[in-house]
Amino acid sequence: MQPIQWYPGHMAKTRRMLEDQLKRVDAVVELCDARAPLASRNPVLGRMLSGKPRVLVLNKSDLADPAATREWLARFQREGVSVCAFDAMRGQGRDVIRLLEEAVAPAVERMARRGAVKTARAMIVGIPNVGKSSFVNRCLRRNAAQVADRPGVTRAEKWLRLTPTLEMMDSPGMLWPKLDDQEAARMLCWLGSLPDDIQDIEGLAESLLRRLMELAPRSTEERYHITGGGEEGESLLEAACRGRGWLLSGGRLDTERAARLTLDEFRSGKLGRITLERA
Ligand SMILES: Nc1nc2c(ncn2[C@@H]2O[C@H](COP(=O)(O)OP(=O)(O)OP(=O)(O)O)[C@@H](O)[C@H]2O)c(=O)[nH]1
Ligand SMILES: [Mg+2]
Repeated sequence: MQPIQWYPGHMAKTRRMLEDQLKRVDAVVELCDARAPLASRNPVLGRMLSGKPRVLVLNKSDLADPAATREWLARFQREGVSVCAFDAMRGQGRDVIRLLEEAVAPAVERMARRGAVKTARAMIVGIPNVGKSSFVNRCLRRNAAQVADRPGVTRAEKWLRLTPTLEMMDSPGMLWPKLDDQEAARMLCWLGSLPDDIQDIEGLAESLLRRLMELAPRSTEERYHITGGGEEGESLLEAACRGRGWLLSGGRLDTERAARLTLDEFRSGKLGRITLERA
């Protein structure tokens, strides 16, 4: 199988832009996906941002297992990370804004001692499709940043005023040049942080179904009718395809459609709230 890799030119450009903007910001908000809080954090960002006040947001927490999210929050807090869970579809953002205000407080106080009122600046960063633009929109309570359910939507930095003294910068998603941990890379594909068209979509859906059978066997079996009914030697994707009646003319299995729908259903939480990585 081809290794999973995605580092187009615009990502190298994003990295340079972030490095440049970093000098101008007082804090960084890093978004990751609550369903895979390790796999969805960029190790390059970790090194790049060292020394900057930071807040980690486990976004899409509405799609993650709540007990698993509590464990992740406890683990990060033990490690001294300023962290909170968020749902950029419904969340109010008060917790995050409070953490962000704490993060920028030293810079604001430094300016206050000099008699000036500072506009604090925070940069929002993270891998593609974790919900950075949705997060910004939610905090702003208006649709200022473009959002879509595919990776690579935001292409340039964008500064937006959150309060009279706080500005936020939405940024394009960034991965790193070599995805060494291919198991983690596969999770990122399941989550939709890499484009589907750079890989074998049927292989991807098959591996996802296998993992779902371990993590949520009941809902997976029920949704795809794959208990016992499968034919000898059939893959899970073929069994799901037959179970759901995803057929082409002549009764042939439409495994490509099945693959797309299976991935979509997982990504939108149709199988329930499932966390891929445990703390
Ligand atoms: N259920 C759920 N969906 C979310 C959440 N945040 C974002 N989404 C959805 O995830 C998809 C990606 O959201 P974006 O805000 O465009 O993500 P992004 O990180 O800005 O993506 P890029 O700009 O491509 O890097 C969209 O379909 C959003 O509606 C969340 O907290 N919960
Ligand atoms: Mg975006």
